[in-house]
Amino acid sequence: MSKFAAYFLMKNEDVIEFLKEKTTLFEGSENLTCKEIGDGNLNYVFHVTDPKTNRSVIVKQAGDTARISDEFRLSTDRIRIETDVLILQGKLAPGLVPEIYFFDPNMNCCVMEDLSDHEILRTALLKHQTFPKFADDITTFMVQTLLMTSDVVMGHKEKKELLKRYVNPELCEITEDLVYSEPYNDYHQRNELFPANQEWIAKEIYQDDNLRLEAAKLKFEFMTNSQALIHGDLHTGSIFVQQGSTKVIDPEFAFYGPIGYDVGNVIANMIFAWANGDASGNSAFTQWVEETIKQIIEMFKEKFSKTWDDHVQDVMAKEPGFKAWYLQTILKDTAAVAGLELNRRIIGLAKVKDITSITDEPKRVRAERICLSAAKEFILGRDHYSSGNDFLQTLKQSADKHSL
Ligand code: SR1
Ligand code: MG
Repeated sequence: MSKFAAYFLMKNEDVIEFLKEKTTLFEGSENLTCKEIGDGNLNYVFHVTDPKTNRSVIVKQAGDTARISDEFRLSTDRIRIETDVLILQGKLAPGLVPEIYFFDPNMNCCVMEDLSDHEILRTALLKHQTFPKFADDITTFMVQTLLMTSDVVMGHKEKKELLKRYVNPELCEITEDLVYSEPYNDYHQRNELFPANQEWIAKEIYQDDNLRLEAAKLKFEFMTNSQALIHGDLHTGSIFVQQGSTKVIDPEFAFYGPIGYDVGNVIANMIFAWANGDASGNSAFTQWVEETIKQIIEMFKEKFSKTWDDHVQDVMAKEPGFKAWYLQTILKDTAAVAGLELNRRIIGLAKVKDITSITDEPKRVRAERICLSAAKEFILGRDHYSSGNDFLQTLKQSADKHSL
């Protein structure tokens, strides 16, 4: 019987053997090399190369606990969801996700295109690199994968079939806890506050009953609004870039949820990049980020509206005024989620390097307070966001409040 008939966590040598036994990707190759390169919170990622031909692939395997902490016991089914969703997204948004070569349900792993010629967007942004095409690419990705899988466009029965296929309770629970609960009620006692901001966060966030109530309302919207097949974790660590090219990876948190969850995550993570650039005094970079934030909102609206006009199917969705109402609800959710993501990455356990790599204490204090003040405004004032400028104004006003 094959060694790979029953699941186990593979080591480098196993991955090489696995590829040779299960795929034809390296037929005739003899001395493959393999290195585990995963640095995410959940999975194991192997880079396999044939040094003779330079052909290379990525093998991604899901473990049954998270890498970040054994506390998170997770169904390995997430890799089936991730693989299926990448294939679907590749059809809806060609060229914007890696190609899938192979999936193995026993070993809970998939083999995909190696994107080593790209770089993780967060890593590039930490070096204050700019990507003029990013706003265009990410808005194409979002409109194509979100609007095109919604009830507005898709046949209702087909949509419900997808909804069933992508029920993702364990990964959703992580989001429900880490994004929607713990920053407001540390009921698992695993939040990590930067000591110099501890008192400020206690007063501004933990003791704000109104903010907690609004987070509670948003949590139940996230859990019940099955609007589109969302990526579910669209931060700058889930995006590869090179000049002129963007590839979205890691949709293991995908499920039918609110469209604004993806858009809000992109905006919040651009704000983290801005806060890092601001702490270094790099105004050319922060100006590019500001422009990009505006463009993301404006291009999303423009493409959404055009795609709607070209593809809307539902008879009632064609009612005059409905498109504008629907889009406005997405912008409201976008603002709220931008706020929730900003809060959870600073207060909760899953941090972002944009903030934690700021070594100067007063600068980190300021960066965190800018993000948290903006977050509060986004959440509490979520009804009032309709343009890219609105989002930017909140960031700028928060920055003005917290001078060094
Ligand atoms: C336990 S996982 C922590 C975070 O990492 C993932 O990328 C998601 O953002 C999740 O919330
Ligand atoms: Mg991920």
